[in-house]
Amino acid sequence: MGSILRDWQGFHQFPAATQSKLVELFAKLKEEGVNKMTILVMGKGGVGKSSTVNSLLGERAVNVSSFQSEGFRPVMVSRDRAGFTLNIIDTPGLVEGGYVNYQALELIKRFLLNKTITVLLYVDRLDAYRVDDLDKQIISAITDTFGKEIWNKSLLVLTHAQLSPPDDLSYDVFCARRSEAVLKTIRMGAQIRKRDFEDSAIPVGLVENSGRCNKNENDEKILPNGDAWIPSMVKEIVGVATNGKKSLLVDEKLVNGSESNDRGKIFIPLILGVQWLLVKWIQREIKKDIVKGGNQQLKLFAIFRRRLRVFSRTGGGRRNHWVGNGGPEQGRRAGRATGSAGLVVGLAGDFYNVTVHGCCQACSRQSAPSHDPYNKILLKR
Ligand SMILES: Nc1nc2c(ncn2[C@@H]2O[C@H](COP(=O)(O)OP(=O)(O)OP(=O)(O)O)[C@@H](O)[C@H]2O)c(=O)[nH]1
Ligand SMILES: [Mg+2]
Repeated sequence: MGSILRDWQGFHQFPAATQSKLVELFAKLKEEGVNKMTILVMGKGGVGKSSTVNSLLGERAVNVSSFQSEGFRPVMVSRDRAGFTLNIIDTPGLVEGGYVNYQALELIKRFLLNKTITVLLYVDRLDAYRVDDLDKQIISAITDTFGKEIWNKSLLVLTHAQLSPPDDLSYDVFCARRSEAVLKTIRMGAQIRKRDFEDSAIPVGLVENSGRCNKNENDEKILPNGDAWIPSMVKEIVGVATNGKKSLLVDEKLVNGSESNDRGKIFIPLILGVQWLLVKWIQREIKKDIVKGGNQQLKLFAIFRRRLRVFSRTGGGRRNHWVGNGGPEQGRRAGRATGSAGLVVGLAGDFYNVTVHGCCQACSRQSAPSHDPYNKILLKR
């Protein structure tokens, strides 16, 4: 699962202007005591994740596929330059057949065990005109897997950035609108409050991986706005790495007991407490009724209490127990209501029809009057 640390050959493939800008940026990182960066690259399938990894390394380190990718596992590429280590983790697309690929996310999470993520590159395309619910679902899935904090260390990367905007929009306006739409989706999918999100704004980096990308006089790849995108992108990455927020350590706890599951657990004592109070209240009400109702109801109460104890012990699951009264008709009504919680005890008709539903399959089919399951009790008044 690990990767071999190699000398960064691709660095020397960059034009001299790009190299000197990168050297400056890495020096800044060293000043801040950062000698190693681990960049995680995630996003939908086919948006240009692997191509971006190769562009940033200046070499063909991972496979790029024009059609459905066959790489289903994350891959880490490690490069060393003058004592600085750069790890980039390329991952499979997070969408499979129009759905979020939770299996891929699980694989990524396990692959990352004991690794510290310095920066997340969340990749999408610039030349897309809509965000939809699936985008939101992907962000939610990433947030559920790694926690909201991952967005503090993230950078939105928009590929296919060499484009002519539609209509009369300028390039900068188009980029701003598309970035805004994706960032809004991230905020909503991650359920981050608007103010918190604005306080720690996610930067945006534009990328053009195509070999047909325009170049400037220094032979650097440039965008339609004239920006040499590789050094700009690395600058944004360095900015996120040194933004003062904690890097994400993917430890055992995160991998085996997801944070989201832990979050729900704190409500268990509260739910048990409310359940206990409810049972106590029901018992008190029944006792009151018995004092009014006399001996027959005492029998009814004794039976109900036995059932109630079973209910309490099982902690009430999806199947709830019902006590219906008032003869066959109301008993049937109670039967139909199986699946909701409730209690009806009282006097009506010739029989007490006490029906504790939901204990067996047959009980949930209470339509036939002839049906008399073991937990339906008829008491002659
Ligand atoms: N024009 C253009 N094409 C790109 C760009 N980035 C990627 N492509 C092309 O898009 C296709 C998919 O690119 P990949 O880098 O394999 O995309 P991916 O996100 O890694 O795909 P999966 O691994 O399948 O999820 C390839 O044909 C790339 O050449 C870009 O910025 N501009
Ligand atoms: Mg890929």
